[in-house]
Amino acid sequence: MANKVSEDSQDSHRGGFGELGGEERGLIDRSFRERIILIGLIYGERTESSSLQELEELSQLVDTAGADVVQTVVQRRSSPDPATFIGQGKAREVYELAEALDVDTVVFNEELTPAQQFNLEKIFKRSALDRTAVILDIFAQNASTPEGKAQVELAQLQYRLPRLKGQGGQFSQQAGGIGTRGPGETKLEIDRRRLVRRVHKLQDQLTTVGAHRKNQSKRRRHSLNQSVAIVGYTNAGKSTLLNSLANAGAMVADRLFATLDPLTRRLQLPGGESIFLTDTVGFVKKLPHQLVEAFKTTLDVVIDADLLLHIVDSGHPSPETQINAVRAVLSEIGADQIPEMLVFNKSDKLDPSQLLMEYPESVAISAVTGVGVDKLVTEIGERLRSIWNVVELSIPFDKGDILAQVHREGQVLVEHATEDAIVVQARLDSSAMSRLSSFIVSASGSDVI
Ligand SMILES: Nc1nc2c(ncn2[C@@H]2O[C@H](COP(=O)(O)OP(=O)(O)OP(=O)(O)O)[C@@H](O)[C@H]2O)c(=O)[nH]1
Ligand SMILES: [Mg+2]
Repeated sequence: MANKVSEDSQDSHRGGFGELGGEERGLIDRSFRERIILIGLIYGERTESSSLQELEELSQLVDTAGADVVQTVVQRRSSPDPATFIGQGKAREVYELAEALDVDTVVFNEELTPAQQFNLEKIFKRSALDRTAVILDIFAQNASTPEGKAQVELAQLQYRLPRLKGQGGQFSQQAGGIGTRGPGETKLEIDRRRLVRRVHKLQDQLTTVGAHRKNQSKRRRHSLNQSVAIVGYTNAGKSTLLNSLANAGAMVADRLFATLDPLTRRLQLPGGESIFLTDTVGFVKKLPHQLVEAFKTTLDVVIDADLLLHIVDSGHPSPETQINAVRAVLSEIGADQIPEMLVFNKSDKLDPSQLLMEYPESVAISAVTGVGVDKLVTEIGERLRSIWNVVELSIPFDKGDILAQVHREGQVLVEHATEDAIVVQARLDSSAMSRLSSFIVSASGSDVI
């Protein structure tokens, strides 16, 4: 935050944590919270209500980042102004307002181009930030593991690099507030070439972590347990569910992006099978693409899953918007083909029967009270069984390519040689089953391993 230590000087009061001393990142002293004006632009096909909902969410994001929204300005235009986003005249009005309300920073609900940011900061005489900077800032405050920190730093650098051209970001670079914190404490004055080198180094580090994770995931596959990933909008209750199902001790908090690192636990289903259940980072509308890119290693857990448990907060005013936002990110990371089971959580807060009707095959639970959780677990087993069929194949010795295909497309459970063939028990999905049908000798349809 740009902590307020002086009433009269605009630039000199932009102290960072260092200047105030003693504050830990992520623990914002409320008496020094940055004062913010939020700006929302309604243009094109955007409706007023969806724009206002987005602004409400942005205000929550700003609050989570540790700042206070003191005024919200909504502007209507046919399209954003290429130079100043809201137009010169409106920008000057916002400057006057910021002066009158003693505001530190102006936050926009859209990604600003580096040029727009530069021009606006010149008019405002204070930082102009966008939604992406706010989300990156929250991630920066919440990152705790080396991997999480590296991912967030990479995303921040990717975001800041194009903004280093000219003098763009002149205020936010000096401030200690939103948009300036990062696990790497990389000062933006450092020249661009060094930042690019740092980006490459982080990418290398993360590739190594990614390779390690892939190995782990291969080992898990080899262990024959199926993998289920818990995904969903931030604050939907994903970590609470993992805790309630697997006693995981995952951090639960009524704030956005509490979880950044995936956490996997083994869970025994009523049918006897074991699965791996993984809690993952929450998604949000317009999740910055730099974060999606940087969090690839984390999101591999989602891509490799056999089933996605998509957790939805039933108490949210517009669950549908959240569902669509999550599905958009899933499709961005290439996970939209993975079977998804919608789980309406927080049923203790709001009766989800309407949602259950709107979304057939969904289930309702309360991760806190435990209502519906047993049914959910049974349903997970059934869904997994409907995706994967356990079959027995008999493959002649001279059909090595078919054996390789079974290994590639399915999960081999047992393999042994008889006098005239290799007999394999494997899990196959229905399309692999039809491709290999001539070698299948029996199909139980249920997983007994
Ligand atoms: N009333 C109610 N609150 C719940 C329920 N499940 C979770 N919560 C609350 O919702 C808030 C967020 O829960 P988390 O489990 O941290 O949510 P998350 O989806 O892991 O959030 P991120 O990791 O931040 O993306 C916490 O305050 C939980 O106590 C529920 O079934 N009912
Ligand atoms: Mg969580």
